[in-house]
Amino acid sequence: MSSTWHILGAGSLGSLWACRLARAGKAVRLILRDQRRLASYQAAGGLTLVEQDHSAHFAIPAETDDFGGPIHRLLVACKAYDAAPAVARLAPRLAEGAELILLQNGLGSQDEVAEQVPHARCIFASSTEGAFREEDWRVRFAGHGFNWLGDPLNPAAPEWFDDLHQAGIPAEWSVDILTRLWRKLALNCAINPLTVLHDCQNGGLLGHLGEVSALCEELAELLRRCGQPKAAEELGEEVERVILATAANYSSMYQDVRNARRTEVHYLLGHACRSAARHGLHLAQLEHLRQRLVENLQARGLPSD
Ligand code: NAD
Ligand code: KPL
Repeated sequence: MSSTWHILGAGSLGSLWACRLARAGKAVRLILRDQRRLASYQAAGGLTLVEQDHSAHFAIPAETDDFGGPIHRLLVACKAYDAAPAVARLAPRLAEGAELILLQNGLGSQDEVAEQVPHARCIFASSTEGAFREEDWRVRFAGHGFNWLGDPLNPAAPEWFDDLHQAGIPAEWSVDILTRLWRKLALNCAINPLTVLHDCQNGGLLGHLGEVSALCEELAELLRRCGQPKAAEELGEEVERVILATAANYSSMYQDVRNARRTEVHYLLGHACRSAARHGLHLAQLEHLRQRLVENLQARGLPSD
């Protein structure tokens, strides 16, 4: 089985992973959207990773999805709403027993991807690292964090897991990855939409702690109903800690809206509300939050789903 890391989506997180793996001497290939993006990448001659005052260039080979050999290991680094269609286009190239690592925030996109590739192993990731694109093919590593990877269907870590440590990618194999993803989803639901609606940094929510705490109570009820009692423990306290620790930051959803980019709301608050409805749970605050957010996004001409 080939040990090449194919990276689907050379955006912020995909480039961060690709550069670190390439720096450690691992075989890496980027898969770009189309010939136009490939030509642009080739003109740049590679990816640049910026860390504090230091930048390093990596001439990582790249291809489009319709051209190239079989894929054994695929890091899916698209946004949640792009992941399943992007993987579907690559499905004919996936080798028997291929392994996919899904970096998407939120929940729902992982199952959409798995439906496209029923014979592949899908490994879910939850990342607190931060990166953003300064310009095309140039990515800044903005926030040190951690990565948890796990497979809800198979507790055994994959044999390539140590590649991550060798590449300096902080990571741990997690046997309860769904709990981690649900917990992060709940944090994002309690913070991100309110920063858009109140047009503020995370710290601005300190002036709306009543609203935050009412949401946390409903989110905790939802987590318990979804069979995730551990993810519900002391949720309100952690949300307040995160608001304080990231007071000067703008949430990822706020930044998407500010830059007129599509948000991942469908896989965050949307997933929470759909799960509540599936369980016959009426969560008035959460549903009202979703309605206000939908109206806000629509007023800006942005997709609300
Ligand atoms: P991004 O928009 O910077 O990158 C996504 C890339 O995927 C883009 O370059 C896009 O062109 C590419 N893409 C989309 N469809 C494609 C296709 N069919 N073929 C090839 N490429 C395709 O997004 P990001 O910020 O790296 O986020 C990726 C995921 O990681 C999101 O779910 C996000 O929530 C999560 N995440 C990001 C960060 C971060 O700091 N950026 C941190 C934690 C989690
Ligand atoms: O993950 C976040 C985000 O902005 O997406 C934090 C900072 C935790 C706020 O929910």
